[in-house]
Amino acid sequence: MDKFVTHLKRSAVSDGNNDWREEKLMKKCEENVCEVEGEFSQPIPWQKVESEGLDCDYSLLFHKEEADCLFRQLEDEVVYFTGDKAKVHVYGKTHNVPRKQATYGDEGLMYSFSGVHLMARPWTPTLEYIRDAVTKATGHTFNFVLINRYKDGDDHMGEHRDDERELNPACPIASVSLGASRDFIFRHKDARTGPVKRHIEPVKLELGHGSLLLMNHPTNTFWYHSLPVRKKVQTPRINLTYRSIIKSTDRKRIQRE
Ligand SMILES: O=C(O)CCC(=O)C(=O)O
Repeated sequence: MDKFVTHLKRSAVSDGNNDWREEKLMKKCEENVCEVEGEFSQPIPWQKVESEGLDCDYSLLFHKEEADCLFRQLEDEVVYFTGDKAKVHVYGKTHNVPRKQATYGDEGLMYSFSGVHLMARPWTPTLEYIRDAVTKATGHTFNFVLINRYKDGDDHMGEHRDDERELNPACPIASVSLGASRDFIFRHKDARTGPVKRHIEPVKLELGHGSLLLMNHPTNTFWYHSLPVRKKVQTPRINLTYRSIIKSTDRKRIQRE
């Protein structure tokens, strides 16, 4: 087994007043030594990605050395679903998910899609570290993360929208990518099927190692997204989508107001 020592010096939000404090995250394995020190670089340059009803921001959040380290730590820490939790139910049929999935977050949170209900495991240090880096870069807070691991270019994700009721529309979905670069494709809902199919160009991005893609509202109302098969990709990738889930009691309160 590899041995590495990681020092990730981070800033964490301690309260709602942007009162940042430093923490050290140390992880010991057995052979290699990987040290990452330093504050998140600020400000990070953002690239705006826009189309009709599509509003995204893209940037590199972690430099290569730090991204390599985070990838290795996640490989050690993350526990992926198996059995029924690794299947989805679509149009009455059950399919194995063509990748591995895991969910982490605040206690009691659950995320449901395609007929599966996934409970959040408690945050790990690395997932908190990445979450806090995203918060510092964006000003948004997140209580949940869905993790997808693609072993190579055969693993993929089909076209879908993240438009579940429990997602807080005021908060973007923050997608962090580590490992192999992969193509990511948006397609407008009116350009997909139906008698009134319109010609709207798809939006194609390459999500790089250490990158952050923010999908702002209303992107997921109008645009489907997918991560297609890419046979040439031979190395793994981990994607983390940090989300803000409205707890069901809060949702009822909002509906009543
Ligand atoms: O791996 C990716 O970049 C796609 C993730 C995704 O589409 C999702 O979590 O909804």
